[in-house]
Amino acid sequence: MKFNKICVLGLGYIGLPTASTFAANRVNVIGVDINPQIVETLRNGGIHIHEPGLRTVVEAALKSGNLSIATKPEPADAFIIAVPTPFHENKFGEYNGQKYKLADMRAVTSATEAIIPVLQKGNLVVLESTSPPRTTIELVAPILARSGLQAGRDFHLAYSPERVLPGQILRELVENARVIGGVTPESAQAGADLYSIFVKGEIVQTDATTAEMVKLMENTYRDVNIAIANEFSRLADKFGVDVWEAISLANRHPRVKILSPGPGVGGHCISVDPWFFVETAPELTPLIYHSRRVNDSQPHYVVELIKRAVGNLKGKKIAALGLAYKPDVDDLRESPASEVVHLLQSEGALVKAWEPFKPDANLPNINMASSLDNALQDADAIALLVKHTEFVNLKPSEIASKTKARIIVDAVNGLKARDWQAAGFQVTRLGVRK
Ligand code: SAJ
Repeated sequence: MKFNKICVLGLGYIGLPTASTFAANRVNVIGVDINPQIVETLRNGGIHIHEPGLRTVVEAALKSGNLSIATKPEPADAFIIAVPTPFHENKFGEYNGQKYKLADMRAVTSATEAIIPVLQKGNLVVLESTSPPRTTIELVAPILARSGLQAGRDFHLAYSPERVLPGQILRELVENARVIGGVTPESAQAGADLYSIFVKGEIVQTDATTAEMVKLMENTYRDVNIAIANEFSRLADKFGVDVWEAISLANRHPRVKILSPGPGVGGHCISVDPWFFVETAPELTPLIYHSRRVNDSQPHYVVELIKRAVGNLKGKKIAALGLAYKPDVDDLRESPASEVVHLLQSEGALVKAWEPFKPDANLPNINMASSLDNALQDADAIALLVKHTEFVNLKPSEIASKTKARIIVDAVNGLKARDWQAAGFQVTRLGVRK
C-alpha cells in the first residue's frame, strides 16, 4: 500500500514524534489534537513536551510543509490514533474485595469517532494507544462500522503498540522492532507498509489482539520483576543482607536477571498497563494485582526507612533530591519520589525538593528548592530519591560543607556509602541493614 497523506490523532509523547518522523520522511502529515492550546503552541513554532531532539525534528517538519497541525482529521490514506488511555479518576472495579483501577477509553472512543466522517474505502486505521485486550476488534471496529464501511473488508484496521523509552523516543521509534497486529493479514500487511517508511527495526505481523497483549505483557513483565526486586530489598533488610550485593551475585547465574529495587514504579506506562489485564480478567491475575500493590506500597516503605534514620519526622527538615519518575528525565508524572515527599509531609516533615531537570515545577503541595544549596540549607537530613547522574557524582565533602545535615538516606543505590561515611554522614540505604 502507498501512503501520500497520513493523519495522526493525538500529538502527545507518541503522536508528535511519530507525526514528525513521518514528515521527515517526506510524507504529507496532518497532526490532529483536540486541545486548542497544543495546536496553538505548535502552530506558533513552540513545543509542549520535553524530549531530547524533538524540538528540532518538529521545527523541521513544520518548516518543510510536510507537517501541518489541525483540530479535526482530514481525508487521508492512513489514520494513526495515539491518544492517552489513563485511568478513571473516581471509578473502580472490585473483585473478591480487592479494588482495581479502570481504563478510561473516552479519548480512544472520540478519536475513532472523529475519523468516521472522513474514512474512505481502502484506508488504513492504526490504533497505537495502549489498550485492554480486544479493544481494536470490540471498540474501534464497531465505531468505525458506523461509517457504513467494514474493517477488514472495506478498509484496513490494525493495532501497533509503541514501545519507545521516554528520553530516547526518536531513536527507538526508528530502531525498535515493531509489532503490527491486523484484523486481517491484509490489514497487518498495510500496517507493515506504513511503518516501513521509517522503521529500521524488524517489523513483525500478527493479529490485533495478540499485538495488544504483547504491549501489556512487556510492561507487566517489567512491573512484576521490579516488584520482586522491591520485595527482595525488604527481605535483605530483615535478614541483615545488602540487597545490591546479593542481586549482583544472583545475576551471575546465567538465567537470572533481577532488576533494581527503588522507591516504587512511576511513569505513565509500567504503573498503568498491568491494570488493563486486571480489569479485563481479575480472576486470572492475582500475581499481576499483587505486584502492582507491592510497587505502589514501596514509597511507604521508603518513608519507614527515612523514619528509621531520622526518628520522629514532625518538624524535621528534609532535603529531597529528585522528583522525576526515573533517572535523567524531566518527567514528574506518577513519580514515586513525589509520593515519598507527600508521605513525609503527611508525617509532619518539612520537605524541600530539588529536581535539577525541572527546578521550576509547580506541583501541588510540594515546596520546590531553587537550587541544590537551597535544598540543603538548614536540612536535618537528605533523602536521595532519584538516581540522576549528577546526584551520583556529588562530592560528599562538598555537600558536608553546605549543610548541617549528617543523615543521608539512599533509596536508589546512588551513593558510595563508604565515601559519605568518611565525610561524616550516617548513611541509610534501601535494602541494606548490616
Ligand atoms: N524501575 C525500577 N527498577 C528497575 C527499572 C525501573 O524501580 O530496575 C522504575 C523506574 O525508576 C521508573 C519505572 O520503574 O519509576 C519505569 O521505568 P522504566 O525505565 O522501566 O520504563 P518506562 O515507564 O520509562 O518505559 C516503559 C518501557 N517498557 C519496558 O521497558 C518493557 C518502554 O519500552 C515502553 O515503551 C514504555 O514503558 C511505554 O510507553 O509503555
